[in-house]
Amino acid sequence: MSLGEFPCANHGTRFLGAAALTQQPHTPFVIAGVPFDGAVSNRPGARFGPEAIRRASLMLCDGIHPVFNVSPLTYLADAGDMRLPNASPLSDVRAHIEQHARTLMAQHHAVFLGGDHSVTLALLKAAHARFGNGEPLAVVHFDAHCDTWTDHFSEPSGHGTWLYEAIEQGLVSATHTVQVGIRSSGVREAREFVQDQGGVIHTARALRGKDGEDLQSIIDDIRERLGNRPCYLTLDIDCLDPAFAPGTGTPEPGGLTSSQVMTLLEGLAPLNWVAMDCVEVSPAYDHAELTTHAAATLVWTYLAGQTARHLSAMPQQALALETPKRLPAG
Ligand SMILES: [Mn+2]
Repeated sequence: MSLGEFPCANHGTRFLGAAALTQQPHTPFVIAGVPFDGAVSNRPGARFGPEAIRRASLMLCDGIHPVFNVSPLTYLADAGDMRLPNASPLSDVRAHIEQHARTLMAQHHAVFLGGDHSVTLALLKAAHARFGNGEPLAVVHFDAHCDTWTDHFSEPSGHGTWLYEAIEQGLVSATHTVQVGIRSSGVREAREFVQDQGGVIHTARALRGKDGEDLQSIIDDIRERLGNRPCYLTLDIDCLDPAFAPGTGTPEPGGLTSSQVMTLLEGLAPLNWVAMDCVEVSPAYDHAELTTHAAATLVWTYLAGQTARHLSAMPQQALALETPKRLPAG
């Protein structure tokens, strides 16, 4: 058997029912699954996240987005899940993820479905190499957890250390890092690391009761701070309250609502995004597919915003050639 060819890796579901990348290799956007959950601190299962998010996304197949007025479908292909080792050291797993990501990012704007959050360090390495121009990237990080712990329960690295490592390695600019939804327990040095380094933390506590126009000043501040710097979006589904996303490994009560995260993603669409991941969806703990539908909708929101940005940057002649096909209703 080839590396990573586990039976569960061979499902054929594609995000939004998009074409396989092998069939449409030149689409501007690509989805890829990163089915690895070997670095969690609590409940495992996120290796099954990509398949479940894709299945939930099929409801959006007629998905003209109401804000951006586009469907990402025509501009999107699905590369399937990365074939990864799962009994090797984390550094080896990450090397495989990085190599896959580099290949995809060379030709596409890529969106990755996790997997636990440890995969983000490898994805950031690939994004930094492709889009950084020698400068650290900006990052917007939705999460209940700061992920700036300096170690993983005395192991060097895990799903809660990637941001500390990325800043230390110069992949990410701390002053261009914005965290949203943070609320878990932890030592102050970890919880406030990003702020101590010059970045911004919008805790879930500070966002209580704010939505719609009450979030506009925060959106404006983030856009002003990050400017046109190449920016990576990482969305840990546990940023949402467990009421909206119970299917995750380390749920934290008192979180964001789906509506708050959608408002922020819609308002931040004009940033210079280069890639996104959505991680920590663990379907075994889900109820009524709440978590997978939330994840699919948030990824779709990002893709719709970036598809609109892509189309607005294209010459009118090319646009006529790329007019989306009308999709069947239902
Ligand atoms: Mn988290």
